[in-house]
Amino acid sequence: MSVPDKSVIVEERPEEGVAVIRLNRPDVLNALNMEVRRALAERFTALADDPSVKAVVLAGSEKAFAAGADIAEMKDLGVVEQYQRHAERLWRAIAAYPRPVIAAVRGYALGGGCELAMHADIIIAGQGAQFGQPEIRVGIMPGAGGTQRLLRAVGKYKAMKMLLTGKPVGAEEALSMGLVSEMVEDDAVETTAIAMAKTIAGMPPIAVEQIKEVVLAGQDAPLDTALALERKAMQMLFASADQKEGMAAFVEKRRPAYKGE
Ligand code: DAK
Repeated sequence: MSVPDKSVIVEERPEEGVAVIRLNRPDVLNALNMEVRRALAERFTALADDPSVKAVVLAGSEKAFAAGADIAEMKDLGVVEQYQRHAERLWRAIAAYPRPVIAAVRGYALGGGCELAMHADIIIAGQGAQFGQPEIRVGIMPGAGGTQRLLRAVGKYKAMKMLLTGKPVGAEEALSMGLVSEMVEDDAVETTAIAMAKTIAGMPPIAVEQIKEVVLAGQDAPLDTALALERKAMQMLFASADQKEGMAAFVEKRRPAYKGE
């Protein structure tokens, strides 16, 4: 499905099983206004119910993945208005998407843009990408997981430095910190992300979903609980036709044909 170019997000289907959701406000470096956030939530909610899409690539434009929440829209808000927006519900729709999301980051991923990238499961960054949480410089702090997801990704001391100075890090540093899965040339970011999404789309879908669910649910659980969760999910996969198919194909030395059953 495609939506008109004037939309704040554009959806593309470059490969079978792969959707690209592209932020489309390049003039303001893809600043995340409420319209964008609502559109993202709407698309991720719809795609969650569309099993034909097996992986999503979240992309921006050449200069920016997203330079943060829209400061112009936000600057005069009062606390009650901020509360009543319930933006957390919109972010939750992205976090709740059950299949893999790959962020394809070129240029700036700042503030809410960095938080959006951290909602993804895999981050592919161009060499010129910059990641940062500069909210402190405009008198606020991260509000969509920037303190918590960053902490979990890079540890306390790197996170504190980024959060308290607001200074961005380049792609190479982000890679070495564990904030980025893979760094490539800027013009290879999207092709790399789409190729990876295509690889994932060819995997057994139930196993893919279970891996995502167990990694995310397990990361904050006590280790024994998380390991039990992993074990139960793995055992459950033995009830799937795809497990039988995958192992039969291995033994018969042929390519498996997964059905998501
Ligand atoms: N908001 C609105 N407009 C933005 C923007 C932003 N975040 N970032 C850039 N723009 C606009 C600029 O105003 C400019 O517009 P015009 O002047 O052309 O009309 C255009 O994009 C190009 O930007 P620049 O001219 O500034 O471009 P430069 O290359 O010189 O600089 C830059 C690029 C990325 C260094 C600079 O634009 C910049 O510092 N941008 C702001 C970055 C920032 O502070 N981001 C954090 C915003 S606060 C919440 C959850 C999350 C949040 C809030 C609430 N809840 C759950 C309640 C998140 C907050 C944030 O992200």
